[in-house]
Amino acid sequence: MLLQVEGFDHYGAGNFHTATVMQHYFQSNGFTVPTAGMDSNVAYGKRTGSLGVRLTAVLAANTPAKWIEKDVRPEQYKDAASWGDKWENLIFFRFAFRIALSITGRLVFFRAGGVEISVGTDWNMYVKIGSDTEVNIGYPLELNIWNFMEVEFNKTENKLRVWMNDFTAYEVDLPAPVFAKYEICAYYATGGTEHAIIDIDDFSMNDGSGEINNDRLGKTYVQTRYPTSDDVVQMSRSDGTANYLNVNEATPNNDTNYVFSHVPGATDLYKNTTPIDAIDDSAVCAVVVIPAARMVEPDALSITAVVKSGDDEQEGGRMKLKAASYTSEKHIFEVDPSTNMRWIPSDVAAASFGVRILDRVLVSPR
Ligand SMILES: [Ca+2]
Ligand SMILES: [Ca+2]
Repeated sequence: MLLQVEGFDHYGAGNFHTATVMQHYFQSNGFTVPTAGMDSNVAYGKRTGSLGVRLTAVLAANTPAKWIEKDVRPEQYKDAASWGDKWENLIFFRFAFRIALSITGRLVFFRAGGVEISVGTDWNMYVKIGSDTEVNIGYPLELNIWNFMEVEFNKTENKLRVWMNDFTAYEVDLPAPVFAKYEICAYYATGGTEHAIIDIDDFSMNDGSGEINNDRLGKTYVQTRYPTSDDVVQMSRSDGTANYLNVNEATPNNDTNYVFSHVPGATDLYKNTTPIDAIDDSAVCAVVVIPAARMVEPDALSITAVVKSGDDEQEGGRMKLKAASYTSEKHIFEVDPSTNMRWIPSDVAAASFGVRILDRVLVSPR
């Protein structure tokens, strides 16, 4: 099951590390952000027009610093005490990255479950597990060229595996990892004296559960789409001539313009019929809908994301809204509700997506 998807596009371009709207949405999606050195821009994205994130290490050697950090759990359960333990058996992390400057020490760029992956001045990748001595895995990275890494934590087979650009670069016995958070980072473990710059794009994470997306996925990317027309309009709008025009900005503009309703069940669905840029018909891993919303006052109604394909709809999870500030959350739809199979690109382009007002939850005292 696909647990997290992050293309960095829907926050817009700018600084995450200052008190901006984008920073708020990044944190609302469960991330911890650094106090400096983290920006998004199309110049840092892997594909044309795609926003990537640039991590700039400005700290001295041997000074650990957390950069992009997030809990290892699906976003809809980020506030729950527990969401199950299936991931403990098999979990994959993957992302595209580019090291944009020649480095002067051992630069760490990924940490999870006691495993630390870094690159040295020889441009080889290194892996360190717990307190073990780090190992040169002999896979050379290239300056200024995008690489794609997948890391597999396989508790059933007791293996840690690292793929670089679809090549099995490393395999080793895995001590039982304890996952709480993962970090995509940019800091020197040893010897760094100058700035290090890493660009990140197209992050995703999945476990071994479910019928699809339960194994290694290989090179994948996140294609971000915004509403370009209305399909179903049951909500009021604050402004303008069409509802979609109020909800189609990259960085959400909060109270500037929006759609709203106080009627349970009221649904707004939007379309974007631009063809999906995919290499084959089974290449879509999931459709992800990312609403941003707030309540008018405490104890008001909630919302969920909705996708509609053909005549069939599917709702995401109930969002836990706040009144004073906006909340954002990703709802992942792995299968097309009209076929109960993988999405195909033409059906993604034909689908509509949006939000629905949910009534209060009835709680029965026992
Ligand atoms: Ca992107
Ligand atoms: Ca808006």
